[in-house]
Amino acid sequence: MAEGARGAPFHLEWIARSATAIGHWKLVIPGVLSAEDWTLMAFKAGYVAIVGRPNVGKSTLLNRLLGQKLSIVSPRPQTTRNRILGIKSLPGAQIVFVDTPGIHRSEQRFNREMTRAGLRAAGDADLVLWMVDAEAPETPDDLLILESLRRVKAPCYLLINKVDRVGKPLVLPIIDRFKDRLPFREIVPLSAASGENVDRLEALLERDLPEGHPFFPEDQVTDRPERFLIAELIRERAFHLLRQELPYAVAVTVEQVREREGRDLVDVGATLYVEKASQKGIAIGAGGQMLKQIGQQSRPAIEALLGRRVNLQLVVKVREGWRRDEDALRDLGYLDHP
Ligand SMILES: Nc1nc2c(ncn2[C@@H]2O[C@H](COP(=O)(O)OP(=O)(O)OP(=O)(O)O)[C@@H](O)[C@H]2O)c(=O)[nH]1
Ligand SMILES: [Mg+2]
Repeated sequence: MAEGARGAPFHLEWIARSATAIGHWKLVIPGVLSAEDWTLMAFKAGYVAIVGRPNVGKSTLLNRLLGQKLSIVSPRPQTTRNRILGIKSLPGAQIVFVDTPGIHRSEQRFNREMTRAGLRAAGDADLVLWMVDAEAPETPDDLLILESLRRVKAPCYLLINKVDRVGKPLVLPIIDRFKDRLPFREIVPLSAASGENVDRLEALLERDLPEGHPFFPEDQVTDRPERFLIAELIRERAFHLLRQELPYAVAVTVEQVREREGRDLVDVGATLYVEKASQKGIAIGAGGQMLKQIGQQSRPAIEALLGRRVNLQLVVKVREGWRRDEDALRDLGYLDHP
């Protein structure tokens, strides 16, 4: 008789590995059970797109679900500019979350590109989470999202975020307002910031995902390379520190990530691009103060990501009108959405 059948604990990883051998069936064990209690369930795997207007809290939710900072967050709208995968591997499922740029109407080429990325992610997903902000009034952008989601075949949940900011009685009228607009599979009020109800959301998703093999190795967390994540951490600080329109004119690329031989130190070289010569001085600041602050504030997060001490070299360059320039958008990684 196998040890497990006598009630001794099985090692969960071992179970998962053995189970992979029988197709996409996996043994799902809530805690440690004896062999008689095993339940054979289908392994679930799928893409879950998080879409919504800018600033509703999509990236905050992605980070909360993953338990780590993958996607940058700021109090300003249009922070996220790329589609970013956050891969969550559970004993019985792999949920591939897709964080997306906020969907909004705009005449600008760059903004339209971001909105397109959000809508495309919804079209490609197995399940769509439409996130709204409990505090924000409706705008015509909600109609744009609604019209697009009506054409999406995948089931859709409505997430009402930031419930920590409004009392429960105020959530009910929001549910009433939205509930008949789409045949929502679920309506989940939650707080991405505090984590309230996020576990419940995850359980519902696991229930509703299709059966299938995992898409990524169990230990992979994102599809984005390390250099992208570093560039984003620098851009996040620039977003927080720069004023007015300047955050939107900034793009960051990382040219160098090199370990110093024999030392616990990594040299990181990055460029902060602005759109006009007049913006360069502001991004550098008097006596280099602004650039220094951006570097100082982003370094701890980069060190946490790399698990090493970091020597960060930042320079500022002008890429004239990059937001309107197809080649520049491609070079800066903004036209790489599959
Ligand atoms: N109080 C509260 N604030 C939240 C919550 N979720 C997000 N926020 C805040 O809302 C702001 C926007 O959050 P993001 O996660 O960047 O929003 P987003 O939807 O990804 O925004 P874009 O990338 O611009 O589309 C930040 O200041 C967050 O701290 C929440 O549940 N409660
Ligand atoms: Mg975001």
